Amino acid sequence: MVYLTRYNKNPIIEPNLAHEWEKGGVFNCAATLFQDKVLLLYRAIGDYDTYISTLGLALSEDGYIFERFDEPVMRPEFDFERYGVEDPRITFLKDKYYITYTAVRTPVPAGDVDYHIGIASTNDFKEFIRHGTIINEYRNKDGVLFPEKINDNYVIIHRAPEPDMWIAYSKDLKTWTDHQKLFGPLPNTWQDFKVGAGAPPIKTDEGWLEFYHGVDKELHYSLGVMLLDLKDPSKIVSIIDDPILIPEEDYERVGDVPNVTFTCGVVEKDEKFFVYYGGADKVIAVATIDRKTLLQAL
Ligand code: BMA
Repeated sequence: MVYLTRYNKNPIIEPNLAHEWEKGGVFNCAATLFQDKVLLLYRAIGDYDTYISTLGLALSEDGYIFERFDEPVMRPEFDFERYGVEDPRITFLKDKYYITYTAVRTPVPAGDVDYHIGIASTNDFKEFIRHGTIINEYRNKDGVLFPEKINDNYVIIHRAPEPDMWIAYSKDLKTWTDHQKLFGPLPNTWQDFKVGAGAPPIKTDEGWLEFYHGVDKELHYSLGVMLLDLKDPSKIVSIIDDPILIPEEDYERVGDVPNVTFTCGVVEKDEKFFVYYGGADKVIAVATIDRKTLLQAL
């Protein structure tokens, strides 16, 4: 059985009561290597009444102990994201870092929320350029960009219409076409309600490695992993049937939303994959797996 090993000092980042913007919850985070450090771009909630998310930044030498910045680096700035910038993913593509995130357009506590996949880019994680939202015909989230073009197309995995993961292609990162269903819920399993992309795909000799989340009918969010064909990523070449992490620890079971492990970022370091994830929409944790062990299991 393949299962992630949790860091024994989890959670690694918790709400900071001294900061208005991150006193409520810090959770789903993008992860990348930046200037020889592990960089996390994490979702932060200050006030639960408005439930507007901003994005904070944290840096680490070893991948476990993080120092964070005092102010968020991305706040809602435009109308299309007025009610929050959520669940970021980072992809280094061509010459800069692209952030895909959930741009929330209508108030969250109201219920029927409208959101789309926003794209921003940066070189330094100080200045972020917005590129607007994509695939606007659907309410959409969980967008992950592949780190390179495939057959001369940019490629994204997204999640509309629900409950499936979809793959689509683009020449310019704006117009996305040829949407195909990549993977959907499997009846009577840990992922029988909905599935969504987690971290941006990681290139390996064996295929594109995709860490994703699966949700069951009791709304438990667990993590799974699949391998996509290098030349045709709409083909799943291998998938591990069982979850590689399920909400079991207190910090995953009890928080703002119970029973959630939700990843938006995985970093390859020291022959391991470091899987960063939000626990119960409240804290940030990390779990690892040996690179070889995982690829052999796939
Ligand atoms: C999903 C996303 C995540 C969240 C999860 C559990 O739909 O919105 O941001 O962590 O639900 O609440």
